[in-house]
Amino acid sequence: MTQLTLVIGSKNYSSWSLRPWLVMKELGLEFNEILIPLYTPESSSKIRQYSPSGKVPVLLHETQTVWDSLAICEYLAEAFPNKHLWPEDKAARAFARSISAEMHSGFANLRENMPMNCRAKYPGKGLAPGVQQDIDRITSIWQYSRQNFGSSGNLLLGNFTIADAFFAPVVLRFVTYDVQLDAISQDYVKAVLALSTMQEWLKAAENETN
Ligand SMILES: N[C@@H](CCC(=O)N[C@@H](CS)C(=O)NCC(=O)O)C(=O)O
Repeated sequence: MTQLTLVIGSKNYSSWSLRPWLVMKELGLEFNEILIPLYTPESSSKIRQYSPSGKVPVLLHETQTVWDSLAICEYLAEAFPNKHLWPEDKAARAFARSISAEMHSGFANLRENMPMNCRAKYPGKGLAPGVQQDIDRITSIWQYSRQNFGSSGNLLLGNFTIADAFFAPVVLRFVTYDVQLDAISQDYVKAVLALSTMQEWLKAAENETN
């Protein structure tokens, strides 16, 4: 495949950027990374140089511009069909797409009150009304995934899929806010954190200055 460029925001804060970045790293792809620091006076104009929506992440490939984390991951799944970024089994694939879409469009209380901040530790903070409900729904998704679809590995659908990329920012939020979890969810958090790609992201976030 010809040269790919992924435009992302600060690794410490950009939960949406983490998703396609993780997928591309797990695919073992070589790609250019353009990182635009978020929350600076120039962030918005810099992002608009690449992104029609004014948001990151954005994937640039040949003459194609693809924006929005879900569209980018779908583009990658189509470009690399042999990598099975969605599960091969039809029922598992439908389930993986459903939970990824639910993550993509929902959980507003969690997003608002527990923003991603990889470097920070805020134990017990952020439990505003509605947040525990979001946490409970997420952990019930994780439990169901692990118990019904996860036997081939230690991730949601067993091996790494786009669904894990979609929940990876939540894993980091749960660590930052020290969210209390059941045993299955704790194991899932450990499995995601054990990915060398996640460690690479966290190390880079640690070294950012904004
Ligand atoms: N639904 C979009 C959301 C992207 C998004 O909100 N990105 C944030 C950074 S994490 C952004 O670009 N913020 C910059 C701004 O709003 O000026 C996606 O999935 O990619």
